Amino acid sequence: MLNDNEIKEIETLCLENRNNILDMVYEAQSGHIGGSLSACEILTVLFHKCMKNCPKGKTSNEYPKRDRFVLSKGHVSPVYYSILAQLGFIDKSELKTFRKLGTRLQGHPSLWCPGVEVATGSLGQGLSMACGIAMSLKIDKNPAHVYVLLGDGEMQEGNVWEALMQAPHRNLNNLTAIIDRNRLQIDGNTENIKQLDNLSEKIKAFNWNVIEIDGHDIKQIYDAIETAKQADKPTAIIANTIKGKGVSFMENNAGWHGKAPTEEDYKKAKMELV
Ligand SMILES: Cc1ncc(C[n+]2csc(CCOP(=O)(O)OP(=O)(O)O)c2C)c(N)n1
Repeated sequence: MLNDNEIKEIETLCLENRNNILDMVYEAQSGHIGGSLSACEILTVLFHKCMKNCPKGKTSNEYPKRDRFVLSKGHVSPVYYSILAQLGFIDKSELKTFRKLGTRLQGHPSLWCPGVEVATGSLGQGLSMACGIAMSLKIDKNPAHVYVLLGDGEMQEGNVWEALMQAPHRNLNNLTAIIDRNRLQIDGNTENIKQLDNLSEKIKAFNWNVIEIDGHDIKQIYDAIETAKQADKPTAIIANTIKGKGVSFMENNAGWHGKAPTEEDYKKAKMELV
């Protein structure tokens, strides 16, 4: 269980991440703000409190027991890079190079960036990759856990449902999928584009352990991830979130999926992120 100080610490890190997301996308004049902001608490808790990360100074090959993470909704790289900078995988000054020519911080995560396990961005593939990684860890009797973050719009990809069948079939209780259920995709509301509800029942029917939470509640996120570590099945955490969370005029607004802020938008947003 997280104590009050730890919750405060995560809140401070989340505020820094929200500011970094804004700065990066404004500086590059390109990138995905809405889905980065919705996933902010989920990934900050996961990386700072739940995952066994590769220790500083070691390469991933030197630390096979590290937990693995797959950012299946790879377009939200700004929040990922900001956390990798907080953890020391990259220098904070490098965040300024996001989406610039020759950078290691590409619009979608690539293996050039330290800490990134797999290149992602083509939606629908991450859960299958995570299943493959989880299967190979089991074969090696490696106790590491695999985490994957999916978007809810991404759940419309057929490949996701093949992987949903595969994970329980292979008893992958070392796999946790987190679904950022912000209810928006590029073109609007997920329920208007291709209905997903009742998502929890659907995934349960595939024989997963399913936990539904408020994806901005730090305590609930932590408890769900820790519970999943003990499960005898793969776990899906459905995290109900708000796209654009933290910036009032971006919240629940599909228009902020992948748009760069103007100078005026940027200044207004920054005033809220204090
Ligand atoms: C296979 C594929 N098709 C289309 C895209 C373009 N694309 C990027 S983000 C996105 C919408 C994703 O919506 P969702 O999964 O709900 O993400 P979030 O709202 O959390 O940002 C699309 C269609 C892509 N990256 N990959």
